[in-house]
Amino acid sequence: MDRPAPRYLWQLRSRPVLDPDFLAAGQARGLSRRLLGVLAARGHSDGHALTAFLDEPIAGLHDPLLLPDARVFAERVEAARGRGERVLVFGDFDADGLTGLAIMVLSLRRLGLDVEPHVPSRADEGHGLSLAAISRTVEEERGLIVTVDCGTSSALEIEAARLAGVDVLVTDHHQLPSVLPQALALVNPHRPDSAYPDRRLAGSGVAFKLAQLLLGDEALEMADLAAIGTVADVAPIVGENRSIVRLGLERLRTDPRPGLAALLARAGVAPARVDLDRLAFAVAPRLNAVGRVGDGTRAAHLLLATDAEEAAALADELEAANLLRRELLAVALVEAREAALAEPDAPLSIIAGEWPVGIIGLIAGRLADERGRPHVVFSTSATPWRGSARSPGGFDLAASFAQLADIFERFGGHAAAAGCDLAPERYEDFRRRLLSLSGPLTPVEPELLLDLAITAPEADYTLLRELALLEPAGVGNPPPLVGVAGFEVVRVRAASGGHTQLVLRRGLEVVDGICFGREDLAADVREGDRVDVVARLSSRVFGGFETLQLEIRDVGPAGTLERLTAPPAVLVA
Ligand SMILES: [Mn+2]
Repeated sequence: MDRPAPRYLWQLRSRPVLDPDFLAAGQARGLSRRLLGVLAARGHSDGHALTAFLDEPIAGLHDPLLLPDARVFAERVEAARGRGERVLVFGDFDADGLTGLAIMVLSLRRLGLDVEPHVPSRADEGHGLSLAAISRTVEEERGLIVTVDCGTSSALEIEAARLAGVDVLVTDHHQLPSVLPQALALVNPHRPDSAYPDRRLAGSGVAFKLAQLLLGDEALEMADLAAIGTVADVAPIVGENRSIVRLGLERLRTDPRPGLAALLARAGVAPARVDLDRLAFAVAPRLNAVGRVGDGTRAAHLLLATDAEEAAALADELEAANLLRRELLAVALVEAREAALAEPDAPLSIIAGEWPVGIIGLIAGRLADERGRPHVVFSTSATPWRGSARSPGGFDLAASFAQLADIFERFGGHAAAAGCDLAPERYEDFRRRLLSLSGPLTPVEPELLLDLAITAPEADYTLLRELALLEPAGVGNPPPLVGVAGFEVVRVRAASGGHTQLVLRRGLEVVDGICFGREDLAADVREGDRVDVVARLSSRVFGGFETLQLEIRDVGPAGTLERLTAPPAVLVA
């Protein structure tokens, strides 16, 4: 009786012993011990956590003046305003950079400054502040550049700007290299001298904080842009990011700005139904696409558009770019996959091909997901070769690249995503050295982390409402999963789109279950089976009635949950 076999390893999150103050504060707010246990097991076991999850989102925003150089930034902007100086805002070409750039442009314009956006060409200018942008600044007689989501690694370019008589205010969230740029201001929460309480802001999040500094509460209406950038940059949706995303979703759902309304319409998403998954999988790729296969400036103009007609035309352009990006990616993936499979046992794959620079990050990401190991993908279509790397976890790309610093023309990134420029003649050397850093391959067994293990009758509306307090779910705050024991399968049906529908009985009552992307269950589960499931609790409203529904992630034979040994309790200080 070990059928149906679960696909995942089920793991109960380890339970901390609840801190008495946390328990008292939570219970004073009407939270159950059960929910407080769920929060604590996710690492949210102090007063800040209760604020982030329960209070108005604005309560979770920190004082922007705590950001390093925030005061210098504000003073220089004020001086520019006083002198009627013209400004260039330089943003990165990805969704985080574009949304951050839009926030900065809108904020400075609101102060009355003459501001133009500059989005670099991915192919010609690459990452970071570009010399082309500095030339443009000088030609247009602008005295100030504000960077967004980049600039921390642009010491040389910032020196060039200084020599040309242009001040640079860097606003960024990337890790700091050993040589810091001599910018007038370096607003980056990662600075070693940073007193900022939460360093997990995205580039657009830093821009949003500076907007708050310049405009006060007026800046809150730009949280929609910061929310998109935060989600697109895969920043964890906890702490201050959670506040930003909650504020942003509210704006997007009720009053989307013209550009985003047009973009959502093209993507077939009703504003009221926007959630973090839709930001990640419908909105961000459309903003990114135009920077990958065309001119990212068009996406900036879409975000800045003030009327629906202009927005509609730009949204059409973005849609066309997105389709082109998909086609290019489909073709390139076939070739890249084949190249990676030439060395099936390598702990990490390093491949090179004549793929467009704009999609190598997508290829690396897709293959890293598929094959559960890091991938580094080079585009050989220009010299130096441009490389993009993605790691599914367990291997820190930024740290490894830092150890190979001498081999690159330039490099940067995070643990899970990094990029580099490499001279073609150093490619073999790079391969050898990176592989020697990676050690043997340890395949990761896919697991599901359970927030709770309960019996079938306990899966009810009360629990559904309690767990709803964890929304919005996303990176760093995954949707709550519950192990539910003791169902009998009444009906199994393969549904369209590769899904399986189950009707489950508990006592005299039945519950609907939907298993997205689990075609296999239609064959493995049989009527009459006694099963345990791992599911996300949800509900459907139809004809004025609400019905409980289980979004089932995995099914195992009865007794699977009982056999789970809870990991030892951890004492949280
Ligand atoms: Mn970013």
